[in-house]
Amino acid sequence: MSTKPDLLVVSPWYHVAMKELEDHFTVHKLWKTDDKAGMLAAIADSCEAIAGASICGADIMDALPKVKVIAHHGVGYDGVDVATATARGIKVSNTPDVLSDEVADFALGLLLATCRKIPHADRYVRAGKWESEGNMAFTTRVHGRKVGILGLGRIGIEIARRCEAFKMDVAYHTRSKRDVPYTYYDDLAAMARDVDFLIAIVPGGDSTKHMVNRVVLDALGPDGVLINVARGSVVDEQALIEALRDGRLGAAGLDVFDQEPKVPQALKDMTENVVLQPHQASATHETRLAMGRLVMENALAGLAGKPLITPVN
Ligand code: A2R
Repeated sequence: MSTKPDLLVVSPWYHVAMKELEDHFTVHKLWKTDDKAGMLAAIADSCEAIAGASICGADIMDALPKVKVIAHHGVGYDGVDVATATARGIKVSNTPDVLSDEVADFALGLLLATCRKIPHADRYVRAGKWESEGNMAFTTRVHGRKVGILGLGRIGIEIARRCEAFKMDVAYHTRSKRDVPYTYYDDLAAMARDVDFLIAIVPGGDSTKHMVNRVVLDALGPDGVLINVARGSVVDEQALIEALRDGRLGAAGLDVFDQEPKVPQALKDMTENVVLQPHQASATHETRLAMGRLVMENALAGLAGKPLITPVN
């Protein structure tokens, strides 16, 4: 019989990191079984650690009453019921910092892809249109423009630095002003009115739900570009679809959606002014390995009764 402690993994992540996890734990993969209740019941008396890649609600905590630690995979932990965990004395961790540069790189890539129509241009060449129709229509520039960053935390600041390198004029909106050389707005719509690009990188959850609403999208305007690398819930998706459809918003580059992996058909149909990505901002081999290792270290610390490396509660 294995002497390794049991660990429940809720949903899949990078297989290389998962293999390392299996050196330390007997890993129970919840997403792989059709009999979830059966798997949970079988480890209810022994499992003291959960590692998640997406959701962990009170139902899983109810099923595993011995759990001491939930080591969440990802920096945003809006899928974890932290209030319930805290009330039950369960420690929760996330994976901050190790993905900040990756997500920031991606945000700039998505901005460039959306403004310079890089995916469209790829399709144009492949369809033989360069040969049959000549040069593609012009696009719009990125450097020298004004960008507003919604959320200037660990990732937001890295996005700001990259925007500076692209010679952009950088503004930000958060609840509290930071000591940074960027223009602060205490009102999101006012910032949206003044900038060309709005990049969302705040956490999900109730406090940021639908912050980017019709008013903000209208303020961004017909030449404005929205980039969302935060959470789908931050943007009112219906209002976004209507703004894009009616030409009240110029374009959008989206890596996150309300009902992932489902993406509204209306967005899929907008091939000219929308770039869609499958929530992949942090998804490189290097960063996903670093995230997986941090999950593992947090789970090991939690089981050993030590302070977590990157605690949430
Ligand atoms: O508001 P502040 O001063 O606490 O600044 C935080 C800002 N933020 C908000 N800004 C406006 N209204 C809100 N209701 C609000 N809630 C939070 O978001 C801070 O500047 C930023 C969050 O920064 P960090 O906690 O360092 O998060 P990190 O690592 O940058 O990741 C952000 C999110 C994740 O939660 C995932 O959802 C996504 O990026 O990947």
